[in-house]
Amino acid sequence: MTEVTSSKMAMELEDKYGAHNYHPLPVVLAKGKGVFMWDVEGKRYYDFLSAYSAVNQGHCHPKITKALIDQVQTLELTSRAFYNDVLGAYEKFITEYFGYQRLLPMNTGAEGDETALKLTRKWAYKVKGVPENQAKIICCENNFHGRTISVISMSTDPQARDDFGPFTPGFITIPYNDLPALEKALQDPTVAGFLVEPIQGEAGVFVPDEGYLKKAYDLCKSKNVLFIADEVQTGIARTGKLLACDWEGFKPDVLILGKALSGGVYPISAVLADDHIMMTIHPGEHGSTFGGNPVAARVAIAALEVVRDEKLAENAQKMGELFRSEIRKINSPFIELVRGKGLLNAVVIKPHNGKFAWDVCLKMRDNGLLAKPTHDHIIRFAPPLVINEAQILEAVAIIKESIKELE
Ligand code: IF1
Repeated sequence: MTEVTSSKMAMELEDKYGAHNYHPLPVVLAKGKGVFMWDVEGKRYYDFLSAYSAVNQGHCHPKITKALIDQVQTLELTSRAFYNDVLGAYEKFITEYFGYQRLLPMNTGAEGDETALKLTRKWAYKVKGVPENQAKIICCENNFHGRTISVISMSTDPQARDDFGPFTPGFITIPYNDLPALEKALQDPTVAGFLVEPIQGEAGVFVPDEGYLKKAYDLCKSKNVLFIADEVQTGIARTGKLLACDWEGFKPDVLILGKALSGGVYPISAVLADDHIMMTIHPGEHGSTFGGNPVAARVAIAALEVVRDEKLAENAQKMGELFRSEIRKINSPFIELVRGKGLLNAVVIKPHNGKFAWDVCLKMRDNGLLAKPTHDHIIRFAPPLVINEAQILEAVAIIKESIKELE
């Protein structure tokens, strides 16, 4: 293997041999621990992206990495052609943890969403009685659910969609945070489900009005339509509750989890539902080579135990309040507003002096904090949930100093 001896060299290799489907911030990371990452040259950074909320438990959490290593040295993969001795215990653990009857294990978030769509369609035909091939699923403008063809068929973002058609039919798109639009769309008797992010992540951490989700859920119930929550990004303590839907005290019919379900060490996603939905899928109708493998099962149990044992939801709530109140104290022409819930936050940047969110991120990098802009004018701030008060204050000082240097 080519030995990478500098950040410059690593970037050149990616540039020369990799597909150009990303435009990363120029920093090459070589090590992570807790809320920190280090680059090839040994410079330390606060991680304020957490791999898009996958690393909620902090980098290289000893309990999670131990689970991975122990299991991978014992039994790595059997496929679902046979039983393995960890999956059942994992299914029991996760269903009790989130309060559902059954788990369907997958790998990536997009696969979780695809699985939820298939499950919802199956339920529509087998239980609700929608005529063959007519089931519809309502989705929201500016959604992000992943990159597969069916998932981008729901997208309204030209970057995600353009030149990737033809698209999968059967979706109805309505504005987010708009109950009258949902009520209207629900009048179609072929509607099977409503798929929604409790907070829209990619859209720029767009938090809906208080009560929107619960009222949307009630509307769905009144029309015998499944409420499908994509909590791939908002789930697992990120917003200050175990699930973002917990803020409004209801349980989605179908719950999709990913990212932090492994604490970032392994791609693990999950679809959870009760019997009357999940049991519409029979052997041979859906699956995955890797889904539910022993390593994933062991890792997910450890990752969820860490969230519970270290009270990460409570910490996310407290640290999120602190972060937003400290950011609001910064008086700068760059800062338009800060919004978010728990430790899923965004600062809306007003361009100033010809400098944009990207320039702010570069400056923060120079000063030892990593975050990523979305849509030119928004920066997401989402550190691992293990962050403490002193670290939040130091991070805010870095953010403030970076902005002041650009003013
Ligand atoms: C990328 C954003 C975050 C997600 C929700 C499903 C998935 C995602 C709510 C798919 C994935 C990612 C993927 C990542 C960027 C990222 C992202 F900026 F695009 F919006 F997190 F904020 N549902 N989100 O947010 O999960 O298949 O990737 O495991 O580079 O595409 P996946």
